[in-house]
Amino acid sequence: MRQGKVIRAAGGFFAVLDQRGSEYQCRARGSLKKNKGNLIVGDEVMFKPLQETTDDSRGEGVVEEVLPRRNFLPRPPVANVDQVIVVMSLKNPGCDWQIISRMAVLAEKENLPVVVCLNKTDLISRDQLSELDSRLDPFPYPVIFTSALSGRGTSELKDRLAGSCSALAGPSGVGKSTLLNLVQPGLCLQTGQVSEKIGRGKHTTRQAALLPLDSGGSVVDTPGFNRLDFKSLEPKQLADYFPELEALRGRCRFRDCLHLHEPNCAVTEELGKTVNSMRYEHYKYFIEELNQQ
Ligand SMILES: Nc1nc2c(ncn2[C@@H]2O[C@H](COP(=O)(O)OP(=O)(O)OP(=O)(O)O)[C@@H](O)[C@H]2O)c(=O)[nH]1
Ligand SMILES: [Mg+2]
Ligand SMILES: [Zn+2]
Repeated sequence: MRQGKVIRAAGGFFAVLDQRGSEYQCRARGSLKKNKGNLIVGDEVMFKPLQETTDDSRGEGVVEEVLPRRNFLPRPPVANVDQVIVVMSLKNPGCDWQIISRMAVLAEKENLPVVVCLNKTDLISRDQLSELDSRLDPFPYPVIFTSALSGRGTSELKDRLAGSCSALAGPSGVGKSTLLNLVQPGLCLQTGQVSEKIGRGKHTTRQAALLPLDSGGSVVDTPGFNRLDFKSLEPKQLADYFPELEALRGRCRFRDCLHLHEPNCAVTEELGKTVNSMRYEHYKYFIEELNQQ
C-alpha cells in the first residue's frame, strides 16, 4: 500500500498523487464508499497500485483507506487545507459581502485562517476603491485587492499562496481560475465569460482540483457557488466564528449574551469601533437564519 493525496475527484474516479509525485487513476474500494461517504479533494489516502505510472501511461489503483481529515470544508468540499482564500469580484459579478462572512464562518469553524481577495479592481473607479477602504476599517481579515487584467496584487496573492495549501473559494465568474493562471503560468485552467444578462458566471470550473505551485505548497481551484447555507450550527456558537466578537468574549454583562438587544453588551458598544457594522449586520442575519432552522 502507498500513501497519496486525492487531487481530483469525478464520476467515481479519483486522481491520487503519491509521495514521489506520480499520479494514479483510482477507484475507491466498495466498502469505503459505503462507510465513509465520498472521498474528496485533499483527502490523504492509502491506495494499492494495480498498474504503475510510466512515461507513457498513467497508473491505476484502488483506494483502500482514508486517513483522518485535519479539517473539512463543505462548500466546496475539500479536506486538509491550511487556509481559505475567499475570492470576490468588485463588479461583474458585484461583491457579495455576506457570502464572504458566510465562507469565513465555515472556515473559522475549522480553525482555518481566512484571506479575502477582492478582484477586478480595474472595473471600479478610484473613488469607489477608496470608499471601500473606509468600509473595511476595521475588518478582521487580510484583504488583497487584485486585477487579473492589470496584474495588480497578483504578486501579493502569490506570496500568500506560497508554502501552504490554500482553497480558493467564491462565486462563479469572480476570476478564481484567471488569477491562478497568472500566479502560476502553465496551469492553463479554463476560464469563462460572465453572462451579460444575469451578471453571473457560467460555472466554468466543474470540479475542484488541487494544483501544485512552483513556489511550494498547492492551491485548490474550485467551482463557484451562488448560495451557501449553514448546517449544524447553534446560534450561541456563532460569535465564536466572528473573530472580532470572539475578542470581546467575557466583556458583556450576561455570560450568554447573544449581542442582540441585551443591555451592557460589549459588542454593541464596540459597533463602529473594533466591530465593523456591516459584519455585525451579517452576524444578526445569520442568527435569525439559524433560529429558523
Ligand atoms: N475585468 C476583469 N475581468 C476579469 C478579471 N479576472 C477575471 N476576469 C474575467 O472574468 C471572467 C470569469 O473568470 P473565471 O476565472 O473563469 O472565473 P471563476 O471564478 O474561475 O469562475 P467559475 O470557474 O465559474 O467558478 C473571465 O471572462 C475573466 O477573463 C479582472 O481582474 N478584471
Ligand atoms: Mg474557475
Ligand atoms: Zn454581548
